[in-house]
Order: sequence, then C-alpha cells, then structure tokens
Amino acid sequence: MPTVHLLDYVAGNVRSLANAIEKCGYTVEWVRSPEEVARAEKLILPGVGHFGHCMSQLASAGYLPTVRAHIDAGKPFMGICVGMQAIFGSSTEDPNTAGLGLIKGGLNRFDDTQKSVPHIGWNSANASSKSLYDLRPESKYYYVHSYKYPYVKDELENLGWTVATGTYGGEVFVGAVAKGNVLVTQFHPEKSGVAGLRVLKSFLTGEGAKTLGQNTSGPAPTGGLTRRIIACLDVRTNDQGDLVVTKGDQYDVREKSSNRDVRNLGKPVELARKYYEQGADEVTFLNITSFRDCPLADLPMLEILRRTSETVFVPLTIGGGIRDTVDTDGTKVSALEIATMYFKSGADKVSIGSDAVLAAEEYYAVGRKLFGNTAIEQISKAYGNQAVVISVDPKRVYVPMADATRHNTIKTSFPGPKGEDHCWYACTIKGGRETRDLDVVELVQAVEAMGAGEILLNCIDRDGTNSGFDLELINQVKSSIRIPVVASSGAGNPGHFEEVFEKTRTDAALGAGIFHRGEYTVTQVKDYLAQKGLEVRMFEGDL
Ligand code: 1PR
Repeated sequence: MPTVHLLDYVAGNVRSLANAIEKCGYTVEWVRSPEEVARAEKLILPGVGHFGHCMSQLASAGYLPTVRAHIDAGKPFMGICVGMQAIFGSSTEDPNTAGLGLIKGGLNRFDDTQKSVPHIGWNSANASSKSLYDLRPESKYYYVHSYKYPYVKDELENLGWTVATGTYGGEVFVGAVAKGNVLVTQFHPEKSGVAGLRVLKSFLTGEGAKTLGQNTSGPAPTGGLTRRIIACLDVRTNDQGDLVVTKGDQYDVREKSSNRDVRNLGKPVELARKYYEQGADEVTFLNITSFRDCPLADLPMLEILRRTSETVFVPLTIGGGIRDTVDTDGTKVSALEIATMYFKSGADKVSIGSDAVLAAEEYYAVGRKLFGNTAIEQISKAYGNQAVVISVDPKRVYVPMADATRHNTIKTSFPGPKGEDHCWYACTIKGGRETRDLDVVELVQAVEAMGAGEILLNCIDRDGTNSGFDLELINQVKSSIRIPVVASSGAGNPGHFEEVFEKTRTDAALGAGIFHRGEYTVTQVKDYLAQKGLEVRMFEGDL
C-alpha cells in the first residue's frame, strides 16, 4: 500500500486520522523525529488544542525547519485544524508564538457575545465554484475551534490561494485553503464522514492538487452550521458479565420484571456504527459503572473505542470514571492519564460527571479561585477546551417562591407536587445516587471558568420518559454560559428535537432510548427536521 507520513508531535486523537487514511487505501508511517520528515513524500500535520502549545511543541522538538523544507521542496503537505493554523503568521490565542508564516496574517477569536464558542459542529467549506480537493458545496464538514482566519474577499485569492469558507453567526472564516503542494483544512476530514474522507483521498492520490482552482459547476452552496443530533450509548456490564448498551428510566437501568435484569439493548460497537450510518453527527459512550474492578489499561471501553474508530468517522465522546484514581495494583493514576488513554484509543472528547461537581464545590469554597489542579483544567490545557465535556445530571427541587432558597431558581410551568411554581436544579453525582447542594447554574459557570468546552445537559426527571426535553432547564443553562450546550434526556419523537431547537438556543440535541428501542432512526429525526426547515447533515454513504 502507498504510504503517507503523519507527524505525531502532540498528543491527541491521531488514531482516527490513521484509520481514515487506511480507509482511503494508504498506510501511515509515523514521523517521530525531525530527521524522519526528510524521508516523507507526503506529509500530514494534525493538531488539536492550543495554537501556542502546538507551535512550541513543534519548535522545541526541532520540527519547524524540516517541515518548512518539505513544503519548500514542493512535496505534498496537508495541515489539519491547528495544523492549518500553523501555516499562518500568528494567532491571538498566543501572541508570543509565531506560526510558519506561509500566509502572513493572523487568526483571532470568534465573537462570543451572540453565539457559543468554540464553534463545534458540521458546517460548510464552500470554494465558490472552484475545485478544492473534492470539497462539495452540498457537503458538511466537522469543525471544532475557537480561533479563525477571517475571510476578506480577494485577499488570499490575489496571492494565488484557492479558498473555501464557512459562516458562523455572521462571521465568515476560512475553512480550507490550498496552493501548489499545500492543502490545509480547519475542519477535521477524519471526523467528517465520507465528505471528509473524499478530501483526504484527493490529497493522498494527488488528484486534488492537479485540479486545484479549476472552475467547476455544481449545485448552489447551502447554509451554515447544521443542527447536531447525537446518539448516546450508556454502557455497562450486565449480570452475565457482558458489555451491553443499556438505558434507564430516570437512571434506573434494570427491568421492571421481578428478576430486575440490566436492560440489554445491544452491543456498543455495532450500535455506534448503525447510528453513524443513519447520520448521527456524533456518538457518545457513557461508561455508567466505570468498571473499576479491572486494571485501567484493560478498561473494556478502550477496546470499544479502538474498534468503533475503525468504522465511525464522526466525533466520539467517552464519559464515566474520569477522575484521579488508584489502579488495581495500587498505582495512582491521574484523570489526565485516563483521558490520555481514551484519546489514544480514538476518543475526541472526554466527558466528566461526578468529579466536575466536586471540583465546582471546591472552586466556590475557596472563593472562586483556580489552581490548575482539577481534571478539567489539566485535560483542557493538554488537549484543548474542545476535548472536555461536562456531563451534568440535575434533578428538580421545587420551592414555593424564588427566594425560598439561595439557589438559582426559575418559575416553572410544571408545578411541583404541592403546587410549587418555582424550582432549582440540584446537581447529583454517582449516576444520580447522591444529590449535592450545588445548583446547575453554579456548576456550569464554574466548569466554564475551569476551561470546559461543552456541556452535556441531562435531566434525571426526564431521562427515559419519552416526554420531551426539559426546555426550562436548557434555557436556564444556555443563558448562564457561552460554551455550547447539548440538550439531553426525554427525546421520544422527532417533534421533540424540533421543539428543543425552536424553543431554546441549544447547540445540539441527544437521544438514547428513542434510537435503541428502534422507535425512530436518526435518519427519520433528521428527515423530520429538514421538512420543518431546519438544516441538518445527511449521511452520504460509503467512500
Ligand atoms: O460521574 O464522571 O463517572 O460519569 C458517569 C456518567 O454516567 C455520567 O455522564 C452520567 O450521566 C452517566 N450515568 C451514570 N449512571 C447512569 C444511569 O443511567 N444509571 N446515565 C448514567 C446517564 C443519561 C444520558 C441519557 C440521556 C438520554 N444517562 O446518557 O442518554 O438521559 O436518555 P433518553 O434519550 O433515553 O431520555 P462520572
């Protein structure tokens, strides 16, 4: 098989990229020292997280001159995400660190006054009827970034670059840009389903470079960021010791029958693939019992991620048990080390539940100070904010009036058992088994300050009820923070997804039971949303 060299200079989910390259019919050779760059014919520079961190890693390991020499020699070069940002002059994310400067200008942060930042999700890369590595106007690509190169008409084109753009909340940004032997994409082709695989393939075969910039005719470009639909798989071992996807009613995952078996709804890897092929924009695995009776290196979820990332080319999130812990042999293992194991196995994001609540309590106890020692701070520093999701498991607590508690209350249209028309949402830990004196607004504001990139907002009262999302909860959380929110718990039909997108500013919506029980497919939900005029991404088939 023909080869491509992949520069593995910074931690992150490079496994998925390697899987995607293999899917395109190429083998990966890992570049592990600057000298090895010289052997590369085709070179790919991936990157996630912080611009300054990535550039300084590259510089201190001695890669910058060899990467420059590769590009100057006219050999094929592709940069992805922060690997794209590296070719620019600078970024306001770290003004003290210089980029490669192939394009002199700099990146700046998205304006977050009217929209969530990071920009996470499936958006366009529109090259305005120019051929750019098989980018298609009707396709969507997966982005996750807070900094962008702002598009100014003619600026890059006059220098000979072919440019594809996207629009997010009124800001036009560069999604991909190419000239000669260089192609860089802000989106992740390895996470963009078949649309992304086509771009990779076009780079690997050299076809994209041959046709670059030629005029094309095709359908008119469509829209911007699509509505993200996420399939969630709660995973645990059942009483027979098999790893199964399960689903509870208000977090009780055992059957109602007298033997109270763990509800078994299928196998994790197979179901993840099925939802990918139905058009799920992301797949989330929640390891709901944390499997702490085996050595960490043998965690069953690691194998599930490895196998899933071979066939599922959309972002994967893994949650459950991400906290400082002690291994079966007595070794202390930090949350960061556990997260690292997951990223190396194919996860793009980790989701933290209980540990985030405890960290937030501590944050307020010491007067809102941060010391850099929480799991959230450490993982987001190493892998970027976008890699850290906080899974929130709140429960309603009713009160008769707003000032009956110190907590952040809302007036509710669904009164409590004694007619109380106010409530607050108490955070829980340990899968809902322990309720804490911390409300959901306090939690999400604390974790945003710590560097979390996204909130996965469950709701114990609605979980598994098929009665629709808790819109009041989602609105309260959305109005308290700037980072994206994924609405979860209660989806029972496609109309519930429409409702949550129309009546709240949620950034994405998640379903579990509705899909596992076979009541609706992801495709049916998306078809319904499309009929209602909401923009969604459809599965484009295999490569
Ligand atoms: O606390 O960091 O170890 O993480 C544990 C994780 O496991 C948390 O994210 C927590 O939400 C999850 N979890 C723990 N116990 C359960 C349980 O169900 N017994 N699952 C559980 C939570 C919530 C969602 C569910 C939505 C949508 N499940 O995963 O998918 O509520 O459901 P629906 O669409 O069927 O209504 P840590």
